[in-house]
Amino acid sequence: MRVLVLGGDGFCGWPTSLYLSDRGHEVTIVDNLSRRKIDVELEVESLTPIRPISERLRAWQEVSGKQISYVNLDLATEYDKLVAVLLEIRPDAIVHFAEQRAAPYSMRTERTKRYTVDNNVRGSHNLLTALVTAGIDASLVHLGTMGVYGYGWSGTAPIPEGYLTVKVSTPDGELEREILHPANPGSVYHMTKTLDQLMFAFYAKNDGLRITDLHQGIVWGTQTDQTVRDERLINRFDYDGDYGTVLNRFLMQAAIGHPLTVHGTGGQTRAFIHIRDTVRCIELACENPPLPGDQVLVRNQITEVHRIRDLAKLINEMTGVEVACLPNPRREAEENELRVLNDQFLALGLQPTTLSEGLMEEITEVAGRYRDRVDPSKIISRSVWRAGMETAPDLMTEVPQPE
Ligand code: NAD
Ligand code: USQ
Repeated sequence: MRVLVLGGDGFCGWPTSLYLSDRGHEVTIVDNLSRRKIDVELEVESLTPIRPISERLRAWQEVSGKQISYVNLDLATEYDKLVAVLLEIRPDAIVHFAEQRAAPYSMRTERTKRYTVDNNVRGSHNLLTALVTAGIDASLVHLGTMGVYGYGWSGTAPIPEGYLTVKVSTPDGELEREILHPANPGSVYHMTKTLDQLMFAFYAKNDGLRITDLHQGIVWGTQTDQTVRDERLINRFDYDGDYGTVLNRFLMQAAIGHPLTVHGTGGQTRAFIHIRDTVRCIELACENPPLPGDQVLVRNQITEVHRIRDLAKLINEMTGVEVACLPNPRREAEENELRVLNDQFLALGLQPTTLSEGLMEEITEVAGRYRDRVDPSKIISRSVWRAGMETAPDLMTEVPQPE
């Protein structure tokens, strides 16, 4: 397949691009490098020393003999260039990762709220209308999020893959309908993903676009079979209070002996997936697209569900690092149940990497190896959901040297 990977320089996009290239697909990355610029703005760097995109691509060619092309393009603002790229490459599949993806960053200021909406909603809509204009019948695979369903609304009822069957009373009896699962976003970022869903539904219905929306859980881990082949291929690892996601943050904290930063009671329950499974799921989704005229195909891209305090306890038992329950900077349910159906990917052959397999390796091989790159003043999450909410002070001023 000729595959366009939008956002292919990012945490999920880079290992996906390498995986697809390794599997013999012809890959072109499109990315405006906005994520690297946000690191500069936040004065923080990936825990792992990621290389510039051109060096990454050169290294991949040296290691694998395969070429990945790269186009610097802003999906949200460079519409004509996007149409030209689609017409030139005529991709069979497009993987769309290119959005501002951090919930805390999206809630940080008025400017970052507006940027997140402008970037994500305009980017996705530009892509949809460009596909129609260019007359390209590519299968579009978008990275959505479990957060579109929200937490707690359905109690212990399993969250279905995208659609809910409902019964509506009418004067003529009961009507059964399948509807998009009600959207219940918990941040401006998650809200943009629920808006994406409506745009996808419209373009699938009106223009027959073939769209898969992957409702992915929190991704953990760093490396894949491809990124370990050369240090210049290393994947990014975000640990800061805005972009770092919970499990990778705990792994980094365990590696330096920083108390594990549980927000509130840690009763929040979330879905998880390892980065190795992410890349496999993307290939499966590209290979199994919907047909023209089909409704958007929604697949839940998750492998495990865990409560945050249980994760902290597990890492505490493995490493002895203490758990700190901190004021929660977010407005979210303190405790929630979560059950999620993920039958589709399992039926397509996904063999999940479980938490028990990779945790210790991740602490020593990645987080431990680059511990000197941690800036402890960036660890505590300080982007609050409403002005005036309390946040914790720094819990560490210097990273201790290993004994
Ligand atoms: P990331 O920020 O590391 O990567 C996103 C990439 O897209 C970056 O390289 C960025 O420069 C690029 N980008 C952003 N806006 C762009 C634009 N307008 N034009 C061109 N390029 C643009 O994020 P990630 O963790 O790799 O996430 C990728 C996708 O997967 C996101 O859409 C995210 O919502 C989704 N997702 C991520 C996770 C996770 O835990 N990381 C979980 C569920 C879903
Ligand atoms: N949390 C802590 N301590 C921390 C960091 C987070 O207790 O140090 C808590 C948060 O309060 C929250 C939960 O852990 O309750 C998850 O937070 P997160 O930052 O790991 O994940 P989230 O904000 O939901 O966002 C991440 C990605 C996003 C993706 C989403 C998938 O950044 O792109 O869409 O995971 S999901 O959560 O399944 O919707």
